[in-house]
Amino acid sequence: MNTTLAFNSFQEKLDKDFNIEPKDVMPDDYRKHLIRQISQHAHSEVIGMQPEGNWISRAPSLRAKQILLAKIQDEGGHGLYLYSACETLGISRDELIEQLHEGKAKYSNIFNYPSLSWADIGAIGWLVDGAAIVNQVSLQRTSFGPYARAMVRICKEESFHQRQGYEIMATMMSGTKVQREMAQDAMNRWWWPSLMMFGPHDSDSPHSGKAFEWKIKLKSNDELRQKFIDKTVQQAEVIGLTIPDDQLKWNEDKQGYDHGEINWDEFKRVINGNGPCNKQRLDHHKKYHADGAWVREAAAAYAETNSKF
Ligand code: FAQ
Repeated sequence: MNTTLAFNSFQEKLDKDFNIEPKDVMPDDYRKHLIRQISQHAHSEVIGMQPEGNWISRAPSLRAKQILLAKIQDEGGHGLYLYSACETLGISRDELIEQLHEGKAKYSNIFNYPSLSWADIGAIGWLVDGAAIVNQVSLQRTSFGPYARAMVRICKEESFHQRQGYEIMATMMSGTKVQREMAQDAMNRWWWPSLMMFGPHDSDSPHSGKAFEWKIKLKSNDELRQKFIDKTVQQAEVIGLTIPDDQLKWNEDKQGYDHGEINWDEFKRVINGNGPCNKQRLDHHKKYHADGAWVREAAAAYAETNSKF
């Protein structure tokens, strides 16, 4: 999208496919919708560091440890761009964190599952980052400028993450029987929650109507999920992994796979705070946020002192 011309209204800018920028006049509900979505996205990136962080000390080689460290750092960086993009809408970082801690803001369902083996690190990179990219490529053209621009860099980094995850899975699948079983077990546990990342079916998605009207969403939850399934099934076949869905079948007419139904009761339980690791993830975030208070205070004092000179 271009950002240089003058417009008479929010609607005119939107209709002509120009980005909405922070200082533009915008409907209050557009602002609220974006704060909700961008903050949930930011929280997901930061909480998403935890399942992988669990394996830094046990990575199987120095190379694997370096790659994992770099990847997790990238995710923290994504959180920072997204919090900054969200702050341009007139909400402070403190308020955003408070909403997370009070359970008023969600984060992605996927990070409420445990990472039990090294193969889970492969599955997270390949499936979770793989699903995130499919969604985020489409968001590169979303209507709010700071969000769209953050997505460009994030997508480049996610694509490295996806490949490192696939490499781990491919390596394990060419290893011993035990390694192949570990990879398949990780696939079995992460496949369905990864499909849930795209959100409820379009017919059950309350925010989609406005999101399309405001060009925040350009592709629907179901369209993106289908795209992810079609590309991932082929990648699984190449390395000999089985997709844990006995109803998965190529549909010649739609040129895509039909798949079994997602367990939406599980999805609702997890996003409403009752998944296997919700409490652990939030407690961890609260503890380290409190432990880091002195850093924020020191940085604020330093900034204030320097602003006087
Ligand atoms: N998890 O009406 P819709 C990553 C909620 S980044 C939890 O369809 P919408 C990188 C939704 O909030 C992953 N809640 O909503 C990484 C709403 O509840 P609310 C994060 C979900 O917004 C990799 C309700 O259900 N990516 O993984 C989920 O139009 C590895 C109704 O849903 C993004 O956030 C869910 N999966 O569409 C990091 C992408 N899905 O708010 C570390 C940006 C839905 O009314 C390691 N977000 N809900 O209480 C989006 O594109 C959209 O927000 C959707 C949902 C598509 C997620």
